[in-house]
Amino acid sequence: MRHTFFCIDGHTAGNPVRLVAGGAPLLRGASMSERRQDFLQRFDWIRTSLCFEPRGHDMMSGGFLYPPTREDTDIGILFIETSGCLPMCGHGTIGMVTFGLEHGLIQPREQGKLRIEVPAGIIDVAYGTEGDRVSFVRITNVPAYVAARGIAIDVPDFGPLSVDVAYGGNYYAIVEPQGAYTSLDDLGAARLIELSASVRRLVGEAFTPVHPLDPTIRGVSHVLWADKPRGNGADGRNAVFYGDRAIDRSPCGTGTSARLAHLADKGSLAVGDRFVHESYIGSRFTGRVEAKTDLAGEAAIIPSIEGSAIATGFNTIWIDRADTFWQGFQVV
Ligand code: PYC
Repeated sequence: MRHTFFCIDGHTAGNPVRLVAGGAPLLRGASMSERRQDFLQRFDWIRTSLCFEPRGHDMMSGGFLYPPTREDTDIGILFIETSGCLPMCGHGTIGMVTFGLEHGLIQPREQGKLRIEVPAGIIDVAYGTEGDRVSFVRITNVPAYVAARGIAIDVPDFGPLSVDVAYGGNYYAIVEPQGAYTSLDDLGAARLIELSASVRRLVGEAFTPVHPLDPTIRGVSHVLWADKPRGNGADGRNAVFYGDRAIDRSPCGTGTSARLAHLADKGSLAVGDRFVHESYIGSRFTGRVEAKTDLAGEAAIIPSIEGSAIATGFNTIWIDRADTFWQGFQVV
């Protein structure tokens, strides 16, 4: 039996985005959060087949577009990635909105604006066009907040670290330069991957954040290593670890949102401040603290992130059950 998926592949600031434009399964659920649970229970093989090797790779990320469940939204997005179905993905949204608009899959009710349902909640999107192309996408994200401060961990073969946990659509362990962590360049990508797995495990043993409004969103899934900027006009740089072996090639939309909440919590950013965030490879998103808000009693902010994406081609992928590796595999 062969399943066919029509995809538009591309990248946002260097990180892959696979928009599955044809072949999405019908999902049950009254919200994208419920549809996410349904997908995970009944269709997770589609995610592993499309994201893992041999059809994907450690960084593979993307999603499906669904009809909205509400009258006040334009479309729903379900994210797929090597680590699971994320509640929210910033680089993925920028890519899927760009490819969806450029190929007529998304029809906005109002030009230049979209209201989108994601499993983490509702996001507002503004976008610009130049001819047939989408030139930028700006996401006003779900509320972001700091869930824990100063978690002390001792990383084997490295040393002690004090780590904060912040939410920007996923929960991030945020590591600022301290002790043995001097800078991203001193560590390098292979060492960052090795250390991140330990940091995530140790933080997970100490603390399990649970979203105040949606208990299906829980646990630290990503590690954000913060650093000084490299290029002119940037305010910070980071490397975000996700899945089992991935460093985000983009500055990470939900990571940037979490970092904005983190810096606002420290008093380093105020409402209206911009924060140009560089990725490990030097690509950029512009973040902004849009407003202060309250998330079920937690002091929070509304972050926005802006970036752009580019499609690299159409990709018709078969998942053939006669293939030993039809569900994909990882080499970890
Ligand atoms: O951009 O939010 C993001 C993201 C999450 C994981 C990789 N990228």
